[in-house]
This record gives sequence, structure tokens and C-alpha cells, in this order.
Amino acid sequence: MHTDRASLFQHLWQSYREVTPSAEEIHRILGAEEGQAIVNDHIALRTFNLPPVGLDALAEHFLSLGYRQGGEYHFEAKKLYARHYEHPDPDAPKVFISELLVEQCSPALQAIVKNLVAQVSPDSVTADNFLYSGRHWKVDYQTYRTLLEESEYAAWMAAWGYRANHFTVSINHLTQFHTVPEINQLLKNHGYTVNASGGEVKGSPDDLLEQSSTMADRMPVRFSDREETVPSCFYEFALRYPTADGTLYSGFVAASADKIFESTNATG
Ligand code: OOG
Ligand code: NI
Repeated sequence: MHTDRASLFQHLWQSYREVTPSAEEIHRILGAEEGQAIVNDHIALRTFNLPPVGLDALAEHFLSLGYRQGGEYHFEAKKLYARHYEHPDPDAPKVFISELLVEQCSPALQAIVKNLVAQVSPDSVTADNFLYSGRHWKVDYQTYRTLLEESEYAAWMAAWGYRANHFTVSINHLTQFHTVPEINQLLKNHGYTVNASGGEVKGSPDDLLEQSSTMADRMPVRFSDREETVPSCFYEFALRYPTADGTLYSGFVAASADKIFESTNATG
């Protein structure tokens, strides 16, 4: 486990930018417009609900840094369960962790995923670098395609393993942009595709959270039999509204999250 939060997030950013060139470009464009550092609202991690890699095992890395459990979220159609974690230090990025409920999937998917997870050594899960350690298994391209037919999420996990699937620009901390549509326009002006599933702006002031995201970059993956280009990671933008006590809402919105998951789909 990491003992230093800044170092953990630096490593997570490093492994994310390696496969997400658009995030680095957009980060640079926004940084130049703003003339100040971009604040990260949250990251998200994915996993399977099988030992030793279930949601709780990933969360342990954040609990040991002083994070506390926040809300929980259910995604019945996608067969996912998620929780968010937040830190008493308001400058700390929030963390959204989801897991695929493998037992609800087809016998074929269950067999494939069990085989992948069986290749993960339990010691690697508690190691400092686990959350940005990538793939711990051999997987061929046809197996990836088989997973893709049933669960885009399972296929993404098989290809990319353990790494942040997105970082999130906090719009609240920007000075030149104040709304999600303004950010979406900037993205389009620079040629990026905005995730349009459920609308380009997810959530509303009533939800206390508005979000948008790019569609994931497409990057080459070395499968065990050949290299193929598949969706990698994406960039997200979040605008939070104050709650009754005046502090910004710190949770997530399941209906919006459901659509943000689709940022790593092969087609938007
Ligand atoms: C997480 C999707 C949900 C949000 O901010 O609601 C999310 C994922 O794609 O793994 O990030
Ligand atoms: Ni997110």
C-alpha cells in the first residue's frame, strides 16, 4: 500500500496518460487557457467481484490513506456494483470503484473471467503498485471479442487490467469555463468526440452534479496472439453544486454514471 497520497495519484496519472494521449492534450489545452493547475475531481477504477481482486481489495489502498466509504451505486443492466470513497481533506480526489457481478453473467463469461483472475497473485493485490499495474493475465484477441459481445466492461478489464480508466477535470476550479456545455464546445473545437449516450450533459443542477466525458482513445493492445487497437481510457469533466449546508455535493449520480461507463464502448 502507498503511504503517500500524492505519489499514488502521480503513478495513477502516469499509467493513465500512457494509454490516453487525448487526456494529456486536453490537460495541456486547459492548463494553457487557465494559466493554473487543473484540479482532479475524481478517478475511477474497475474490477471483477472475485477474490483476490474484489472492490474491497482495491478500496483498501485508499482506506489506508485515510479515505472513507461514501455512497453505493447499482447498475442492474450492466451487472455492476460501485462505491465511492472520499477523504477528509477536500483537496483529495474522490475515488469511484466498480466491480462486475460475475455470478450474474453467462457460464462462458464466468469461465473466462475466473481463468483471468486465477492468474493474479494475491500478493500483487496488496503491493504498492497494484492500482496501476495493468494486466496480470494472458488473454488472446478472440477471448476479448467473446467478452465484448456480453459485457463491454469485462472486455475492457481483460484488455487493460488495473489502472485509472479516467481522471476528471473539476470545472468548479476553472476560471475560464463555468459550464459543461462550454467544455464540450472546447472539446469539439479541438476535434474530440463527446460521449453522447443519454445526452452530452449528464445530470442536472437538481442532481447537484453535471458531467461530460470524451469517448475513450483507441490504442494498440498486445494480446497473447496479436496486437489490436481497442478503446483505452477517457477524460471526464464535473461541475458540482452546493448542498443545503453550503458544501459541494461529493457523491455520484447512478443514472449519469451508467452512461459514463459507455465512454469505453467501441461505438458511442
Ligand atoms: C465509471 C463510470 C462512472 C462517474 O463519474 O459517474 C463515473 C467507469 O467508467 O468505470 O465515472
Ligand atoms: Ni467519473
